[in-house]
Amino acid sequence: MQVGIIGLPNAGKSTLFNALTKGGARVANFPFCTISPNVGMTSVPDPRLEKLGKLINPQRVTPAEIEFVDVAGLVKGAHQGEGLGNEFLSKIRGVDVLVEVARCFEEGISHPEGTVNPVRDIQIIELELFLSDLEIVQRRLTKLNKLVKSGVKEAKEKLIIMEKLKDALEKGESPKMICSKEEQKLIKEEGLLSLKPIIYVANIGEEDLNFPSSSLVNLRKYILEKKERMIEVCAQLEMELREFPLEEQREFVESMGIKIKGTDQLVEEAYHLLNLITFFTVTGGEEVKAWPVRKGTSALQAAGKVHSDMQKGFIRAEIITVSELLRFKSLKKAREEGKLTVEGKDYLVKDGDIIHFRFN
Ligand SMILES: Nc1nc2c(ncn2[C@@H]2O[C@H](COP(=O)(O)OP(=O)(O)OP(=O)(O)O)[C@@H](O)[C@H]2O)c(=O)[nH]1
Ligand SMILES: [Mg+2]
Repeated sequence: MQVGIIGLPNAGKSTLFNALTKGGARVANFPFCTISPNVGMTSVPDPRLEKLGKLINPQRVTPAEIEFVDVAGLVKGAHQGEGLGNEFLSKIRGVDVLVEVARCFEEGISHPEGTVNPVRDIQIIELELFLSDLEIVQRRLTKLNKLVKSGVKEAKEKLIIMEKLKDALEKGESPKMICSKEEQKLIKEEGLLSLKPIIYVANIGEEDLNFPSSSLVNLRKYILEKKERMIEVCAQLEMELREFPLEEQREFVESMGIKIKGTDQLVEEAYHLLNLITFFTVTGGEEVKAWPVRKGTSALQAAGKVHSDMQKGFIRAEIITVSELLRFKSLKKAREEGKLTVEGKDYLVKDGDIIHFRFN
């Protein structure tokens, strides 16, 4: 499960990637600094994990992680091969969520379009994504038409969706507005970029924190009208902050008037869009660990995430919620009070479950 970072060259994609991961991607004031994609893991901030860590005081506290991919900048005409062309777009067709960085910071860095104008930049990228998807849709339509003619029934349904999509893309209308969730599911494997959930990141300058620039104000209005999500991040600042311990990072951002770090908000939102929830395991005094799983994961599948032996020899799952454990302050006490529930392999894992798997 991956999140792909896109945007114009020099928007700060690799800077954001570095703020999110320990990736150490190359960052520079020239376009197309990134050529081959950077891939890295990001810890998912979770206050419950911190509380469990404080209560149990294990040797290790291991957070859930999700993967980010940082690709080359996209420019006008990319679908026809401008810039690095859309070849690298194929690298993100498989991601589940897109993060689009729109440059709002003003100072000194060159801009491929000459001026800072995030709304225009978003429209440029959107058009490129549409045109690149349109090519795929057209190719699919040719194949589907053949299949329908030769009597393959299942192809008919897809054909109708693809025709609708072609219409929308040609008119520059968002395919998300045209296709129902069911239809989108049916054609998910096509990897259409314009159908992927997207989070916009306004890469703001520090001065925007107190005095939002007119381009940031315009962007906020535009995203609101578009009914999309946007998070404001000082990517440069957060990248530099990453060197410091969490507590210090928090104190620092608070002193700048930021409630929650932009990257933390971004990871949280991405986690949610990836349809992930978290369960926890507590291994003696050794480790407290958060595990990301898709909503609808069974206890048996969850056991398999922890260890294949646990899945093979699964007997039962003993479960307590984080809040219950924090209330009883000890697993032993909670067990004595009968607060652990016993569940079988079909139990659907809930966000915030602490699970102890019994297996042989
Ligand atoms: N002042 C300021 N500079 C930034 C900020 N974010 C990035 N930069 C600078 O902008 C330049 C480009 O940043 P990158 O992160 O390399 O941009 P990119 O989007 O990955 O660019 P490509 O890989 O070329 O597509 C670098 O010189 C960064 O230091 C920011 O928030 N404020
Ligand atoms: Mg880059």
